[in-house]
Amino acid sequence: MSSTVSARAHVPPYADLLARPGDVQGTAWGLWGPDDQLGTLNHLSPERVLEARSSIVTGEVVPLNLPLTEFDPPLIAHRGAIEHTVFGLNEFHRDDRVDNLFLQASTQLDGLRHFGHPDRGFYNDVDPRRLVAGTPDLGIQAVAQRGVAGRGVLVDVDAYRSSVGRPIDQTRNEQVPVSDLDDALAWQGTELRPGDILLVRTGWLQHARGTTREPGDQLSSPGLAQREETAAWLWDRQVALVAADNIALEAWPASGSPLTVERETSGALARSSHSGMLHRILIPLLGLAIGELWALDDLAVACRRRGRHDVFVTAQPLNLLGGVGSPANALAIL
Ligand code: UVW
Repeated sequence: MSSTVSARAHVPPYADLLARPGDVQGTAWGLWGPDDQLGTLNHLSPERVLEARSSIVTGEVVPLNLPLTEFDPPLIAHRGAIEHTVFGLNEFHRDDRVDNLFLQASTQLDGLRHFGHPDRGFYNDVDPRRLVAGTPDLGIQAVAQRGVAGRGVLVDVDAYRSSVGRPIDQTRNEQVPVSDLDDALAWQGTELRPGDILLVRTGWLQHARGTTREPGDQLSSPGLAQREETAAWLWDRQVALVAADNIALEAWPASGSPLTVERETSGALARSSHSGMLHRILIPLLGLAIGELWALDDLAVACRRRGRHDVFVTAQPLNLLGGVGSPANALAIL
């Protein structure tokens, strides 16, 4: 299905998703066709990309990517540091190679392979046995081959919360409710439109970059609240892609989340650090790809200076067949 046709298709409200029958209850499965690989990126129609031109005012370009080597020790223990080798075939030549590249170790896009739901499975009911290297199903190559471009909206929750004397606690997994997103958008004077790329600035990255960490330190970060209303808010506003400047978009760790399903607590599935994550609704049920560790601090400064928080955003993940995630390669044009 072409993106133009998809964007014109009726998008039911979240409440209607909950009323869908049987296996598709609470999901967006099939809305963009049974074999859809893109989920909410289908909102990024050519018409909307054209409309997003009006967000370019000064032509200033702000990259949104951290260095691949930003986190040492790595934020997530199993995602080690890259090993970069530069070599030459002769005195007047250089080539290079990267080993141990964890595609989600720095600024990243998480594709629709990244998470399934413990009860429901993966987006569009794709067989998990197909989610291996070298197969296309839900792979990041689908996003790469489409490309991501559109109207971006920075919602600077950190600045808003500080302005009202309720600064976000950057040292724990503070749950940011959707009311904060609404209030921050109103405070900024920014309208969120269907098909927007939402960039949530919590301020955590700025905090983390100024903090020394030791290997094995328990990480915490504020982020979107692990509540079904967060999923409903993003879906009903037809957000095409949501990215944030923190570890997991949502608050991390997800301890105490009400989204934990019974199988995770009753022993059928061991409780893991992923239990209760909002990821398990957004990615597999709604088809919403997410961005994490996006460098939004310079963008926040530029938006404040310009007095507008809508920008033109592009992101170009690696064209890796069957990739789960990828460096985001994102930038904003103001
Ligand atoms: C976590 O699980 C913390 O995030 P990610 O989406 O990078 O795996």
